[in-house]
Amino acid sequence: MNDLNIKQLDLAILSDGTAGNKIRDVNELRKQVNEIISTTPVFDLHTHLYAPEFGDLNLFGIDELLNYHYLIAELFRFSDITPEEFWRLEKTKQADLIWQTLFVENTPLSEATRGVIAVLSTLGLNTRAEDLREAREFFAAQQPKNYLERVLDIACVSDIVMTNDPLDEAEIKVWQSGDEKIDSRFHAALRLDRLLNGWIEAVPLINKQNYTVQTKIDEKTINETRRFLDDWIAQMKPLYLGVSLPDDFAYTEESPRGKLLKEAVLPTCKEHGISLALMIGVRRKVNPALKLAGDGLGRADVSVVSRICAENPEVKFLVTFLSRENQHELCVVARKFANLMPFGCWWFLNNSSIIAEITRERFEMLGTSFIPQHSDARILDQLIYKWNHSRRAIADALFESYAALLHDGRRMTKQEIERDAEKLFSGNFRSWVAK
Ligand code: RAT
Ligand code: ZN
Repeated sequence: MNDLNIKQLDLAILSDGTAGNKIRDVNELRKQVNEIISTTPVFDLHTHLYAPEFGDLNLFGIDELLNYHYLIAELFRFSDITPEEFWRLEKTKQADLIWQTLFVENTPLSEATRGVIAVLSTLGLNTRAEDLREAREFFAAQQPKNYLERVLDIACVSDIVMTNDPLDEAEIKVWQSGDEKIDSRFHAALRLDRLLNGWIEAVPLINKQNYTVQTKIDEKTINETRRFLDDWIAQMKPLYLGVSLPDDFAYTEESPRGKLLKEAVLPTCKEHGISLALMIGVRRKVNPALKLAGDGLGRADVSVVSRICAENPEVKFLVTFLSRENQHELCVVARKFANLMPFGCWWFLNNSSIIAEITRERFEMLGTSFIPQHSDARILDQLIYKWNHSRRAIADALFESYAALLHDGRRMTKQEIERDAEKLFSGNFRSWVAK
């Protein structure tokens, strides 16, 4: 914005007529954008959070926050401890070590460490504490249900989409208990990673649920997999089916995944009118000793998305790529296919500078026809910082786009900014999944 000439802006304002409630100048524009972006409720379309009814799967509090795998990866850059020694420690000792190393002995500059600081500070806790005593006392005193309300309120999140694995024992118990109605703010997403990326291990687990599939994917196995998906769709009522995919994912491919995708998953999506989320670019277990913290990324081939969209016009795809280098191409493909919705700045891209960059690029190429962000929160409290950081970056990008529009001769109204913010934070997703 700094390089835009204020005189030119004044001229643009004059040529846009005088009527009504249009925003007068860039200062007011900045103020309005900040206010609206920070108070528009979010429909968080991809998280690893669970509704209260899932009991122990719900994670919150300082020990969970510090044991986040993004921070575990950072610990090994600053400490001499080996992964093997680290995994042998109890969770509280692991958290103590992470706090001491990343927050006491070093400055918490990274996005993930800054996030913990933002959470502590928002909750009125000491961000320079020498140990975790005060924070542990605070979280131990929270009533989970009240605390959930408080976090959703602070983060201004209205709806949360979980990541639900139909092969996970703990989850299956909750879904099948049917005792309690799941909190209506939490929605399911049926995750297909184990089914598509680990078919050999998935087979006995699916069969355990009274289906008859086998490692060789024949017609019966396809039919049974479809029955399995149909039943879980009926049970979970997911807003979409989703899968994370490696950077070398191809469409089509000669593999169990290729066959299952083409013959079971895509026809299921078509029949149920349900979207498929493709999260492309992850390289799992680059350093297996780090467990969940050991995954990396690779640049993928975006043309797979063109092909899958072109060949399956009746299926809608939510798509995100993990590599920064794939983002521009994704925008180009989205301009060609109305059945493609780009979403989020995923995982290693969920950093302020990169969100700002990707969001600017998307405004330039797609207007407001995309979903700028999801939190990917694994621990409830993370909603506070992840949305705060993202809102700031999105507000910057939106303000710059409006300022450029002003420069070109059109002023925004407050109502128009509200309309755009609503689309970006919830409306585009709601209409995509017809919710
Ligand atoms: O961002 C993360 O926490 C990753 O570990 C993954 O869970 C990723 O978001 C995914 O959904 O596969
Ligand atoms: Zn995720």
